[in-house]
Parts: sequence; C-alpha cells; structure tokens
Amino acid sequence: MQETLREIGRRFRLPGTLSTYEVIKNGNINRTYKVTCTHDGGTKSYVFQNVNTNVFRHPEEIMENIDRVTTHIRNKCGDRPCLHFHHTDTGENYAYDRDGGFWRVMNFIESAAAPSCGDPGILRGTGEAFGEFQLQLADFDGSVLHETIPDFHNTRKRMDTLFAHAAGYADTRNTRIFESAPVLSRLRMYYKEACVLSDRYAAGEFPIRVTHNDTKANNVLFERETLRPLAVVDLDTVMPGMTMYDFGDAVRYLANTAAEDEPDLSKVSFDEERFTAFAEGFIGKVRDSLTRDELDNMVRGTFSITVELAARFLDDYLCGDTYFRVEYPGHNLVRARNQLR
Ligand code: GN1
Ligand code: MG
Repeated sequence: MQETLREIGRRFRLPGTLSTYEVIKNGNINRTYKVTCTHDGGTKSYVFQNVNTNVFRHPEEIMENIDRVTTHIRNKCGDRPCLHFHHTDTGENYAYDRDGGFWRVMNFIESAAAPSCGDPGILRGTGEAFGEFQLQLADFDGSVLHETIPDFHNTRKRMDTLFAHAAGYADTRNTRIFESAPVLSRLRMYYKEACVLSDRYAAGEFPIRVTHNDTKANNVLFERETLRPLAVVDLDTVMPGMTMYDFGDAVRYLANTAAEDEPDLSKVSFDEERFTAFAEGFIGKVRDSLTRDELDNMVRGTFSITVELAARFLDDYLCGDTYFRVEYPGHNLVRARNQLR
C-alpha cells in the first residue's frame, strides 16, 4: 500500500516524502487513508481516497460534480475551512494508479474531529450543518450534475430489484434466501407505504432540490475546540433529490441507540431526544425554504429511507455481498434486520 500511496502522492505533486499513513475507518464503499508527509522539517497530512469503481462506474463524473459543488460552496464558507481537492500535473482532481485504481487527494482539516453522535449539542450541530449545506446549494443549478448512481433513492426501484433477485433465487439452493424470508416478508408489508414519497417525487410533486443523499452523522466534521460544525464531507452522491430523504437518512442513523449494524436487536431503538435535537437543528435552518408539503413529509421520509436501506442491505446479502463492505458473512443481513427494528 505504501508504494501506491507514494506513487499517488507524486502524481498530485505533494511536497516532501510520505512518512506515515493510517486507514480512516469510515464508510462502506471507498477506502480512505490519512497520509502524512514530511517536508522542510515539518509535517502535513492529507486524505487519500481510493474510490470504489464497482459502485461508482464513472468516477471522473463524480469529480466533476464535486468540483462544481465545492467551488459553489467555497464562496459561502467565509473563513471556515472547506474541502479542497488537489490536482495532478495534468490538471485533473483524480489519478489512476498502476493497477487502474482511482484516487483523489484532499486537505486534512487538522482542527476537525468527528465526535460520536450521542450528545444533543453535537446532534443539533449535525442538523444545522446538513441544513446549512442544503441552503448553500439552494441557488445551485442541479441540472449540471451527473447522476452518479442512477435512481439512487428511487425506493420503488430499489425494492423491485430486491424482490426480483429474491424471485430469481427462490427455487435454488441459495441458503441465504431461507434466512432472508422473514425480512423479505416484512419488506413486502411496507412496500406500498415506503414508495409513496419517491413515486410522488418521480411524478414531479415535490420541488427538485440539490441534496447530499448520504447524511450519516459522521459526514459532518466539527471544530475540535468549540465543537461547532465545520464542514460536510462525502460529496459523492450530491445530486438532485428530496430533502425529506436527507432528513430521514440522518435520523435513521443517529436516532438509533445502537450502530446501524448492531446484531443485538435488543439494543436497537428510536431515541426521541436524539431525534428532537437533530430535527431542531435541521428544520431550524431550512424551515423557511421548504414547502408545507415537504415539512409534513419529513417523518415519512425517515420511514421510507430506512425501509429502502433495509432493502439495499438485504439485496446485497442475497447477491453475495458485492456492494457494501462486509466484515463477516452475515453482516448485510444484520444491517437489514437492524433497519427494520
Ligand atoms: C454507504 O460508504 P458510506 O458509508 O459513505 C452508501 C449509503 C448508505 C450507507 C449505509 C454510495 O455510504 O447510501 O446509506 O453506506 N453509499 C453509497 O451505511 O451507496
Ligand atoms: Mg457515503
């Protein structure tokens, strides 16, 4: 790995020599490293990311999106640190390694921390940060963005895909299909309700907003000293979408008293205090920019995206864990059950 990171450092013309690196364990898709270089007696750190091109089929398009979005936001950040991507000597904000791996390099914000999300102040800040992000993009023309993953939050398509795969395995010896049966039947029960919002969105009944689409709490960085939100990261899926799903995905993750992949379901429950703290932060920011219809559907958004994630995890389980990174064979099934709880 060290050799690849060195090679990538050279491609991005980073000054100095690579002295240390560590894996940043955050995310189920890409691989992220903190890389520290020594230069002129001092050290400087960077974030290197190896993008999963099995998930993101056109990674150059993501980088074009990110360039547009960060340029737009940078003008609104004031003196707060923002995400900044480095460029190669040929002017791209990405590079391929010798084995065809796709890499990007960004600044490591030294003053930032990603505190764990039980604290109400942090949760309110998380809501404010995602709300603010939405506001910053309110005057951004979403039609210039590539759709990095088509139908990413099309709940009906996600669930139909799962059901089609399940039907395909029905008469086979795939043992995973047996284990999935209770989860599948719960999902069939929720199907109609869960699709309401994305159907209405597809029918043009909601305003098209530019949304983050992956609002996990650990995608907000905080200022270490003041514990104020600093920056929203993970911009791979910034695309036109529904604000109710941004709200809902955050709630799905942070109002859970356990991790999204906790196998002991007795630890999984909905914490109303956490929900309230986040909701006050988020809604407080965006309230005046949303329609009544959107505000009325925030809670439905939480339900829908949670069902959608259960379907995506279960689908990946059935298909042999090719999408989300897993640490053990039943990991995706655990994730799916956890969402349903
Ligand atoms: C993936 O890799 P990460 O953690 O940023 C996924 C999200 C899911 C999330 C669930 C591109 O995000 O949609 O909500 O896992 N990202 C993609 O933990 O599929
Ligand atoms: Mg992500």
